[in-house]
Amino acid sequence: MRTDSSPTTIFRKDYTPPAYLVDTVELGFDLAPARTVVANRITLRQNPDAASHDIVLHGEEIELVQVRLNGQQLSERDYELSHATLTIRNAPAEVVLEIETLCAPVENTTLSGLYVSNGNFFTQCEAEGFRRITFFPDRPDVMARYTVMLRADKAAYPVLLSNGNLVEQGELGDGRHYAKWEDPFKKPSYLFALVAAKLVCQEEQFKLADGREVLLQVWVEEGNLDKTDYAMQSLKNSIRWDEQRFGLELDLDRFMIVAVGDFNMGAMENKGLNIFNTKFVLANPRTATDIDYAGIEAVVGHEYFHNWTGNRVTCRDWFQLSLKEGLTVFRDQEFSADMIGTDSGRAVTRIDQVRTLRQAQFPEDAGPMSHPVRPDSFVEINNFYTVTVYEKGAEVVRMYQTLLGRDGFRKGMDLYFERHDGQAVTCDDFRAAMADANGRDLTQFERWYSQAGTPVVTARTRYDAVKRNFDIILSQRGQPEQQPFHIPVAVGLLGANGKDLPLTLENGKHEKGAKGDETTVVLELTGQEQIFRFRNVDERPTPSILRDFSAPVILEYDYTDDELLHLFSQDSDPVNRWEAGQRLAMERLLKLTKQVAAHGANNLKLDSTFINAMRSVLTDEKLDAAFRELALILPSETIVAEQMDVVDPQAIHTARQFMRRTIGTALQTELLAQYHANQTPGDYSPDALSAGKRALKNLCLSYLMVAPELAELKLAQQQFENASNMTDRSAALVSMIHSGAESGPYLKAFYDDFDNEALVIDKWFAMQASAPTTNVAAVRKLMQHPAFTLKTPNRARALIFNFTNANPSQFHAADGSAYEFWAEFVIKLDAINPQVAARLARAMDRWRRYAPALQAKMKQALEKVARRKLSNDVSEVITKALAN
Ligand code: B3K
Ligand code: ZN
Repeated sequence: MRTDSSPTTIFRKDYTPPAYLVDTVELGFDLAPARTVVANRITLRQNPDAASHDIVLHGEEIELVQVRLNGQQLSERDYELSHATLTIRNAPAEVVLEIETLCAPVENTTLSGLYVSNGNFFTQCEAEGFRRITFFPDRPDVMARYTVMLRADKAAYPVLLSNGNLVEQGELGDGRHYAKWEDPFKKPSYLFALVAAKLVCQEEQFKLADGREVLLQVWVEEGNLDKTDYAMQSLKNSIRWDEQRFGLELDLDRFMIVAVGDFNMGAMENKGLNIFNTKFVLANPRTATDIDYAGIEAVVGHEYFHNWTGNRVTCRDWFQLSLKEGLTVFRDQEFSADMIGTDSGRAVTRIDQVRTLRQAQFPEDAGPMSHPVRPDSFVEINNFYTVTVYEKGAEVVRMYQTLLGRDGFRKGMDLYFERHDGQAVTCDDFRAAMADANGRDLTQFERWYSQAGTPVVTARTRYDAVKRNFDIILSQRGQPEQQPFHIPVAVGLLGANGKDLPLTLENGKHEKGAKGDETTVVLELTGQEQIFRFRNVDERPTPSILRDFSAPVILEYDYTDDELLHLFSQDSDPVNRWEAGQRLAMERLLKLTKQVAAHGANNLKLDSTFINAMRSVLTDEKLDAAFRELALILPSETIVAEQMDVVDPQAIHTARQFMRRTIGTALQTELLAQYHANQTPGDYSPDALSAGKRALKNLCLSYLMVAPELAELKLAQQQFENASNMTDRSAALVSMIHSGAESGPYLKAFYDDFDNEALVIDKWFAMQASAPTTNVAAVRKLMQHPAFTLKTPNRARALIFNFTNANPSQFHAADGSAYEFWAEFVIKLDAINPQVAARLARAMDRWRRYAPALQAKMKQALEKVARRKLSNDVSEVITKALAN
């Protein structure tokens, strides 16, 4: 009997090993959209490490046709079938199970399990989608060898793909054909994949470091082959990079990437058959922006790197998710940085990472969904594919490298693979490998995995001119009851001339950090408070603390404006140079916001000191354009909101717009000059240098367009019309929409040019949804557009998420109308796709921090959702948001 169940919480402490292990899996698929037959033959044996003799198989939303155990057909009395499991009690030590089930892929709108997108079959199994395909012990610590037979109509599905190597294919008569795939490596079920589709591919033979030739393929729908070059190039770069940086080689003869338009996230690392959201595969200069190109490189790298960090060594249970995700994000970040190759380019990628943390991870860590990098419990694991597990997890991995140095980190990685290849392991196993390979005690470092929240590090300094000592006193505070973290704090000292002073730490006792030079040292803060003394310091220096953002913490230090200006113009560490500018801007933003809230938008002022600092950076030709662009972007409205006890989104928006308008007017001449100086004529190339120039040029345009005169409007219109690439075209259009000037004809022209490019139409929706000139009524109107659908996650995200998450001044409209909109679409989406709905649900995470009038309306909206019958996914998010 199948019965409904209410959400249950799963705890990490309750982990028990599986009662049965699976050696081999043979899967047979007869694929048809409305009725797919899945035959599954698995060999199991009792796990010597487990006490139970019960076989527990997971299965959801599939119809059981028959079960045979060691050749005997079982009757309903021989097993227990619930809505989620099939249990066979007291089974023999060795078992062959043959199970036949039915499913209806065309009705599967959740995009988890086996589903149909644009007439083609795809799968998504992580985290728990395999159980929607067949009955199986669907947990990552059950690793087995898979053989897969696919059968389907040949005309409709000429391409049949699965993991590993193609061993056989042929005709079946009656217009059907088959393909048999064998994966030589043991894998957990979440890495299973199949594709049955009408697709074409770009392919090439590629020579690995050991001389072996492998086949690389990028599969897309017909008509998209002109957009696969960059993904292919990124794949080859990824393979080379992993060989060189980590000595890790591709272990298969064939590696495939397949693009699909309906996908819940970015991409999936299925063994040998990566399935990608089209957004992270398809690009040509006409349709994709520089940011899209960078995203493709990062995600192609990320999924490829999972082949070792995730697939060869996988997670014991889903609480260990960051073992593979944090590590693999770190690897893709390093890959992207190395691809740029210069120190300044590297710094720009680092600044981007810091921005993401502040924009999304710090708020998550301070809100109702806060969880440690290795969570202790969950209701729905899909809710834990978070910025904390991914991006903070990557910061944790980066800290090993900062503490152990690059070589030490590499040693740790080598030992990790030596010990655990082919196993399903834990975050503790990774930490042990790092510690043992380097002879270091990393016991305390464990707290980064178990304690949630963003630690605050407070610094004080004192200078003794007579003894020539400079002390930095660091203290830390976490959440109540927390133990101190092991925090690497990279520090340098600037002299009055702006140069780094040579550093002598008392007793000369410090570990050399990743930077390995004498002008930056890594201080290890392990206690509540520690004093670090520098000797032979001839002048009172300006401290540059937390260089390269050496730990994911909030740094408090009472910098004076003069010190910040000094760092902003001179710090040799580009991340802290940028950071000084952000601090200068944040101080002013907060002051102006308060003023707006109290007295309205009149009589606001921005000091010339700040404007001059901005001018200097803007016009400093020695700096990379990409860096200058980042230095000129003011902290986002979301980041400002995080600094306030009571958030007033309208006041923040007004204050920030005032600052942008003032900068735009004061620096008009320089902005215009830089706009012209940073043109990138000739053929489009997505390289970092050109992308940086475009970014700076388009930022100049956006400043000029805050309050545009005729000349600026002309500039934007010309750029729109003459642009040779999507970066420039979309930037021009965005600047027009944001300026409030009439942009209707341009939006129409843009739409008409790209009406059959789904990814560009997503941009068309997104740029309108995130414009502060777009209110909820306008968003509702856009939903009536024939191109809008809730069923394709990219489209739903483009319009709805960009409004709720990237348009704070409209989302928080005083009448609460946007909150009602939010509630309506969380409920509607939940009926279609719970994973996507749960992401939308999180837009209300920080509701308690808003002014009381807004809070009350947000609460009403949350309660409206809570009253419905919800998926576990949405229910967990809403319940946590409403809980005290
Ligand atoms: N591992 C997948 C994410 C799966 C998400 C499941 N809800 C993509 C990635 O991180 O590479
Ligand atoms: Zn990943």
